[in-house]
Amino acid sequence: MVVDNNIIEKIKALRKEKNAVIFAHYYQTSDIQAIADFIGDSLALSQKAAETTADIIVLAGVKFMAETVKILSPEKKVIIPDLMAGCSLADSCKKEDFEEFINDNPGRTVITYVNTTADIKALSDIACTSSNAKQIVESLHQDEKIIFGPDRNLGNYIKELTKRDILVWDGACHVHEQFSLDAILRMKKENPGSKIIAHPECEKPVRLVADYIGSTSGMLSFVSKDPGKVFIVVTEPGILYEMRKAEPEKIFIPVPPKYSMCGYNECNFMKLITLEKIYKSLKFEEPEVTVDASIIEWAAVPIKRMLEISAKLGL
Ligand code: CIZ
Repeated sequence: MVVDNNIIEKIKALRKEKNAVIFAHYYQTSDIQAIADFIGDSLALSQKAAETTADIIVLAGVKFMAETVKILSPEKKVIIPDLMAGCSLADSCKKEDFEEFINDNPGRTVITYVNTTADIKALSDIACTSSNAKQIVESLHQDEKIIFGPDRNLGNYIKELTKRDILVWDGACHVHEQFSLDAILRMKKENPGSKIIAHPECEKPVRLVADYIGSTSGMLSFVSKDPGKVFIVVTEPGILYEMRKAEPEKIFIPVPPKYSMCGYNECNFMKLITLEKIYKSLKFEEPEVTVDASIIEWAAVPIKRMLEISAKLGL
């Protein structure tokens, strides 16, 4: 990737002048991760944002992540460099439909993945991430009936692991459902001794061949602890930047989508964010992410409940 040093210098100067910070998700391009003040998954980004003394947070990621930051830090100015950076998973769960689903299945505790809009969080009892979903479900009484949304693959995986009574919402991430099983099996054959590490948003056949299933942060700690040398990485390839930085001696292979036997399976929404757009958003302090105060009040409840349970369990 050709990096424009001029734009990097301009971003750094503006960031200092405006007491701003740039937080980037693991799925961002490497040039963005390289200049970020903090890199993490969506939950870590919002927790870190709540701690910062900066006046402006530029969120290099997708909109639901910027909203989660705003929910936990309503007094801060949160900017996303491109408002079109949406999320197919969050979009697969619309407020009216999900509300109807809850009303049609009364008496169930509603657990939703953080990858949802603020409206869906406001309808939920507890939030979860892919790192803590199993423990959040198991923290409830054995007989408690659950609704889990919006990801069907993560939901069904957690249902298999916990054997709980879970009704799973039928949503999905268009990137994680696109990984080619054929390519994964071919890569495994070409790299004997390699390990397949997959995100739980992947389809079941991919999960079945994986040596490790976990969230982005789980995958990062797995590749550091595991003695293996070669890893076939089944999640958005932006994560390879952090993996290679942490483990320069190890080899990380991205997996292509089903319609191609080589190349990358990138999230087009994540990749809408560019250094140029970060510069412009810092300069003009827009587009700002806003969430209604009444929604913030309700949407903060499931996130705080998840944080309390996680803290109690030492996660
Ligand atoms: O929640 C996140 O940050 C995403 C999109 C994935 C993960 O596993 O961390």
